Amino acid sequence: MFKLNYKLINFLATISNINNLSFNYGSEIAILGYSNVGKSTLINILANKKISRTSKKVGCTKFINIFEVISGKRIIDFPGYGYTNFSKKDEKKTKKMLYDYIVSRVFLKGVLLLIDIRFLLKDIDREILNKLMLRKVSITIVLTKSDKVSSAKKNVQYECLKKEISMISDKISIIIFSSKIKIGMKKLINTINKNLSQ
Ligand SMILES: Nc1nc2c(ncn2[C@@H]2O[C@H](COP(=O)(O)OP(=O)(O)OP(=O)(O)O)[C@@H](O)[C@H]2O)c(=O)[nH]1
Ligand SMILES: [Mg+2]
Repeated sequence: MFKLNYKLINFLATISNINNLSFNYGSEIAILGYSNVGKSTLINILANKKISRTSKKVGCTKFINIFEVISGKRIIDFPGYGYTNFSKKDEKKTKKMLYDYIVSRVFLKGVLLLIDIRFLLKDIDREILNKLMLRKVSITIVLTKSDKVSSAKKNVQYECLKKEISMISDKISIIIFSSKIKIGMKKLINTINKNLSQ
């Protein structure tokens, strides 16, 4: 099985405009999700070092950060949607950029859509899932911050999401995850390995 060493992750570039995205070779996986769900933290946990800035405050990541595991295998940390310190106009621009990326980027092989386990899907997550349905990319929903709920609540939220997702596609997998207490790491790593092996 194809395996990557995530301790080797390196920062490649920060871009504010998707049109400036070069690296037109290999494959990439995008980390998407609402503001503050734990996207940058997940990358840091994977890398076992602080390579992506995180914050308690929402809207921490304002640009697209590109990381490389090995040549041609990239992980892309997107700014969170739903809340930004940007003006309405910039927020609209950011959303358009994300949609252009997920609809047309040929090197995109997989998406990790991060959702806070306490709140489940928001309308914008549903919009993104619908856009992704137009493409042949692997989609995994990562239920983050699972350390914040009881085991019983974890199951309730998982089943609730599964039910909604089954109406969209039977190909979307779900991982219960926590960066804080490292739940779901193995499944996460297997998923990224699989996506980046393409
Ligand atoms: N309890 C708990 N806190 C977490 C977990 N993952 C992230 N956090 C915290 O959530 C906050 C936001 O994390 P980030 O990784 O910056 O979130 P983000 O999705 O990158 O946020 P934006 O860049 O603003 O979109 C930070 O205070 C993290 O420490 C987790 O699994 N459990
Ligand atoms: Mg971030």
